[in-house]
Amino acid sequence: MKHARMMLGSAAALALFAAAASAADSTDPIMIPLHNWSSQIVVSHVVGEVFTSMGNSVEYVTTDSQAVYESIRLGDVSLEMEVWEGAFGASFDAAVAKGGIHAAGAHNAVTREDWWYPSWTKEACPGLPDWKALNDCAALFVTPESGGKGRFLGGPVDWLKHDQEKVDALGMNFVVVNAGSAAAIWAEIGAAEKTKTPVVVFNWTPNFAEAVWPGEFVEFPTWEAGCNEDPKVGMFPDKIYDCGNPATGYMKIAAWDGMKDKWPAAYTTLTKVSLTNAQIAEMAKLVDIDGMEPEDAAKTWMDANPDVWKAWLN
Ligand code: TMO
Repeated sequence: MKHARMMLGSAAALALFAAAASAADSTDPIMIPLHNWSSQIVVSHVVGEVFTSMGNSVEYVTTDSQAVYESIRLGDVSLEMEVWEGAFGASFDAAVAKGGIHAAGAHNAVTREDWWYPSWTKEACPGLPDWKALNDCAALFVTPESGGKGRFLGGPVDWLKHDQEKVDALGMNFVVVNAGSAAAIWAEIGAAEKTKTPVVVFNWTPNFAEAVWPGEFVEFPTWEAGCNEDPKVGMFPDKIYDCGNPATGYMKIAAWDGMKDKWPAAYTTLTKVSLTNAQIAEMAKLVDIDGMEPEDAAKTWMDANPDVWKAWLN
């Protein structure tokens, strides 16, 4: 009897072990979010294609780029391929603190997102990149609608860059206009290029734009953690938002905590993804310069870089 029970015990243990060893990914679709800038959309399709090649099913959902962290935490969305520190660090950290989401990896990239100008702007305002020099040149950026102030073209509102708060905190003679899309920013730079009209717009790196338009970021007071919440941090002791964005930011990859149990193979692959600045800029270029659809850009990139993505397979 005792012997029989032992036999049963080890058989059950063996069965459990076998189940764990061969635990297959769930057939439910892995939910991959898409946002409103090209590299994020292309890298999301690349990873989706890799998961599909492993036998997984994937579904793409277009989501707000801030609210996505709450959706991941709750398991409604499975991952996020581009967590930029400047734009999304605060929302990511808030979701991590509530629980349900973690960093599954990081790209081998250094990021910056801030006010930026093409090189011809500096010819008209030689004190750049200093923000005070920019402010002294505000008249160069006046438009018929800007009420006599300099116009800054910011990104879409969901990137939540707090540009107007920064203008107010630093006492700048600028107004912020938010672009409806990333494409509107590229159109603005392209139009200004023809007449070498000075412009200052939101831009970021890694991006295709750096290969097309030489330019520089405006140097605001150096970013310090807490600048946007604690008046004591930053240039003025009684202001928040009185500093620039991180100049050497991270780009992480986020995952729902449940992903590693529900889709263990896909999760392991996800943890191996780590792209460089050049690779991320190339993905954006395929769409924003070469005019490809993101799905085609992803396939083109994979055809050109098989050694990169095959190294992510288990
Ligand atoms: C959110 N972005 C990377 C476009 O700055």
